[in-house]
Amino acid sequence: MTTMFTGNYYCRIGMGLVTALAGACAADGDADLEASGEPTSEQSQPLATCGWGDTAYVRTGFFNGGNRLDVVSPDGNKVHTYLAGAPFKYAARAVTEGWGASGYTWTGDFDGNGLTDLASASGGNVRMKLASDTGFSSETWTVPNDWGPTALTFAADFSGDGKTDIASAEGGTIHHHITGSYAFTSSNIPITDAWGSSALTFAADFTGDGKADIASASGGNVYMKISTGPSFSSDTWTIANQWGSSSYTYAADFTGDGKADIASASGANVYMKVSTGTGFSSQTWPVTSAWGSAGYTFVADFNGDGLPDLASVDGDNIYMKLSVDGSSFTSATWHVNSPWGPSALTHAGDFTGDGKADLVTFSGCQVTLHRSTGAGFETVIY
Ligand SMILES: [Ca+2]
Ligand SMILES: [Ca+2]
Ligand SMILES: [Ca+2]
Ligand SMILES: [Ca+2]
Repeated sequence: MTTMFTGNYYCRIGMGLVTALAGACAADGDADLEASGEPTSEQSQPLATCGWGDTAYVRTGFFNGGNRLDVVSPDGNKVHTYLAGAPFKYAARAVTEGWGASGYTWTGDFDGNGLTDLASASGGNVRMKLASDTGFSSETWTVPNDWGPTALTFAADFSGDGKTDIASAEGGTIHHHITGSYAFTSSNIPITDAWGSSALTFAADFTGDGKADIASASGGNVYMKISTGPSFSSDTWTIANQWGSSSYTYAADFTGDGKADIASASGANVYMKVSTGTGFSSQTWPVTSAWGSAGYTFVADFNGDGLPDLASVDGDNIYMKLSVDGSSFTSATWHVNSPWGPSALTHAGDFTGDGKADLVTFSGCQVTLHRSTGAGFETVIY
């Protein structure tokens, strides 16, 4: 991170802020966020201006580096950018207009510089907005105009080189776009035409080799398309046929061994499909049967132990299922006292950079941050 700024600098020390000399915030990757000519405060400091495009395009990512998750809202020839900090900072970043459908708009690090980019496919053109610390550079990368449905199209690092690729499945073919140097190399990979429901199809690294795979579940079978790097091999992994609703089913590494697992919640049970790398072991992790709606239920590491937890918002109650050693959940209710913006403007992630996932919700220019302490939420309204 560069540190060429004017004005005062503020570094986080615990929950407070202290003034510091330029460069003295090196331990905090987001030192630039505190750079300001005006005093900054942890207390209420509403955004003076803001803007939102179609909420279907709102995404989170590390758009200016650092360790705090940011929020963006693409809108024609600009990207409304909300950089996390105390307070959040708003900027309308200019881009070349050109967006595909929201379902074909992804985040990922396509140029490998560590920052989150935006890619939006429209026919044979993938409109790229490549992030730097100060804005986006707009490019168009071309691919053959062959796409499967949005639910079977994924941006993930399938080749394992650290850059995000795109794979779009259509029957017995994966249209594979591996990211090279500011361009995709496209090929059609033949795979077994065996698919479960699109809502139960996930891209994640289920084998633990650093390359994202595709898993598609149907009853007692999970149809696997396992990345080999340049290609995919097909396999079927069997499981216990126990599922919650697809809208409460998540792929993440719940056990912390580097292999993605599948968790499907139904009332007081979370049905776990725990990856062994070559199959799934079926387990049931009991929880309290307290859930908010699916659109306000999030998977992230809220208690900072490195393992994903579940948080389900129901008004002032947030029903937490917190990881315990990667082998069970403990249930708790964390309380807040604040209204919620729409689910499309409500996100979970580490917006404070302390390793614990927070919740943020926007209502127009008001930002409400529910900051995790690891044992509860503290609310700050900007
Ligand atoms: Ca893999
Ligand atoms: Ca795992
Ligand atoms: Ca956790
Ligand atoms: Ca945090």
